[in-house]
Amino acid sequence: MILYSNSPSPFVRKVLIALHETGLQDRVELQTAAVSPLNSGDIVPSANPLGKIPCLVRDDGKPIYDSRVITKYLASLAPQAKLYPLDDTIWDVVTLEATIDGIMDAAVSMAYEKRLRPAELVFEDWLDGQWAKIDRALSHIEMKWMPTLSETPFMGLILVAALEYIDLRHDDRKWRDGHSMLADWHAANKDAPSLVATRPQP
Ligand SMILES: N[C@@H](CCC(=O)N[C@@H](CS)C(=O)NCC(=O)O)C(=O)O
Repeated sequence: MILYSNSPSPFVRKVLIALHETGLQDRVELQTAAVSPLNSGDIVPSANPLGKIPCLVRDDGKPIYDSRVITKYLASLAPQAKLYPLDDTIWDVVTLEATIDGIMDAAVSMAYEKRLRPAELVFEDWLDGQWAKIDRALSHIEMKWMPTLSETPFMGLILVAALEYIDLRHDDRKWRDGHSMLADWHAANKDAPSLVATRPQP
């Protein structure tokens, strides 16, 4: 299988974590693809018309996306890894996953606003609005989802990936202030093997 990827993407890292947790790394060849909302490049759109990564081309040549579809596919190939629960708690877990993905989405779109938009056009109120979503979601996870993070380790790992992407791109927002439970979660879990193996190099 081929995974269109790029190192700093938190969504790609989420899939890489799933590959490590399932032991399927050797089945996948990584192909670096530079994409942005302004330029989808030549390769990715033929597999994902949205021009976004991660996108996984399976052994039969059929592509699948987005990250949460890919991670569920990997979970189906390696059920022993228990990435997702098999009982009714699945609905809570995928809602937590949607919350973590939403944090990544808001953080990525803020990064694009700062990096791609001409400096004189950067819309600060919009950046603040995106940050408010992240801040609320972090508080919500602290209030509601801490037990689920422990019970479903894959969720705990991808949350660390989201937090580290915020560190990488939006350090100035100081997410640890006011989110001490998640700061402790990050400190306690950041050395998990699949996180160490997938951490983007500076
Ligand atoms: N919902 C998608 C989001 C993927 C995404 O936004 N990827 C970014 C890289 S971090 C991308 O490909 N951006 C290119 C674009 O927006 O055109 C997923 O879960 O995979």
